[in-house]
Amino acid sequence: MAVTQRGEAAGRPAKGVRRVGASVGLSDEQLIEMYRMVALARAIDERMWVLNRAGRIPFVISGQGHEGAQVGITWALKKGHDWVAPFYRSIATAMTFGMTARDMMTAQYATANDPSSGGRQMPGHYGHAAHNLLSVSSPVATQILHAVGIALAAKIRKTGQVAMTFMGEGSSNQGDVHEGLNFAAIHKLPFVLVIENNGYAISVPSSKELALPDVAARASGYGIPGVVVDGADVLACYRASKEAVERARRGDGPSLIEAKVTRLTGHSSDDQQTKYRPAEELEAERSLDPLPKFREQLTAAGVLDEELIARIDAENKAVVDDATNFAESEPDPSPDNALEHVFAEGVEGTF
Ligand SMILES: Cc1ncc(C[n+]2csc(CCOP(=O)(O)OP(=O)(O)O)c2C)c(N)n1
Ligand SMILES: [Mg+2]
Repeated sequence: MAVTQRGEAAGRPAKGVRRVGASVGLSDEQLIEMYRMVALARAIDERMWVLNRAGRIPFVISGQGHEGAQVGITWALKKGHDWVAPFYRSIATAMTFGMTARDMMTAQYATANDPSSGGRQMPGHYGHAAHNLLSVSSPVATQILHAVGIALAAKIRKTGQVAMTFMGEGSSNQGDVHEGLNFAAIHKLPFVLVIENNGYAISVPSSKELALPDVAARASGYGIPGVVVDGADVLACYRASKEAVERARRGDGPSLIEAKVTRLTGHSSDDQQTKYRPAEELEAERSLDPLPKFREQLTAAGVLDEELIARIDAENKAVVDDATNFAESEPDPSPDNALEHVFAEGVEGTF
């Protein structure tokens, strides 16, 4: 909420209020870019649903409601230097870490030149080798083992890199998470585990997934810091991530960040959440949407105004239109090389 100061021009933000990002070291320009990214991730996600319902793409698994946490948390990493092992909702994470709208859309269309996998992965399984962004693992939580392995390599090679992985609260109950966190903590690896807690694992509510309210509380069992952040508060997410990344880079070991988020859509385009979530609950969840919250926060601080918001919306729409048209016009993979990168080649013997 903007604080008004006496003597200031009507409608102008007060001095001091303008620098809403000052406490976390972010300039107004950076805040605008963060907002653009939250809004772009939402715009491309919404377009994917339209394309799915129009029969153009087979499957959508959405990040709607998670974007604020993903942008805020990923922003603290060094692009092109650090490593990310994403999960299927990581649209905003992947884009913050370097993937373009065209990259995302070609993955959904499974085109021959899709940088995620050349059309081999399941839709929604984004990745980009040039950006140190691992391909998504379908078996949930396995990505922690890949990320911890990368963190171990970074420590041995003294590269100063940090590895971060993301997953849901349901996935946090997999055995891999215990093994990964325990190993990373013992060896003080440069690693951050991010749990995006949206209260559901498909149709299973968190009360049937966890016997405690916060996954972050488990961090103490590994001797590492665990924090809970409001996933709709982009700057709080950035602050928590910055601390965890700095700690990891200093050699002080891993951290766990739990962002409480909302899942604004069904689990996927093959799910209808009105079948298992009451209407009042779904209505209440809309107030946890990070996009209007960030927009209002930055508007109150004078960083955004109506004109700039409209311009960003129009630019994002053009980016999404371009990505859609591009992906529509790209060739499908050739059936001739369907087995490339699937089975080992040139290996002798019977298995
Ligand atoms: C090992 C494994 N078990 C089950 C599944 C099926 N599955 C896919 S997503 C999902 C729910 C995961 O819930 P959560 O971790 O809370 O993430 P969310 O989808 O809510 O973001 C399940 C059970 C899977 N992909 N892998
Ligand atoms: Mg969940």
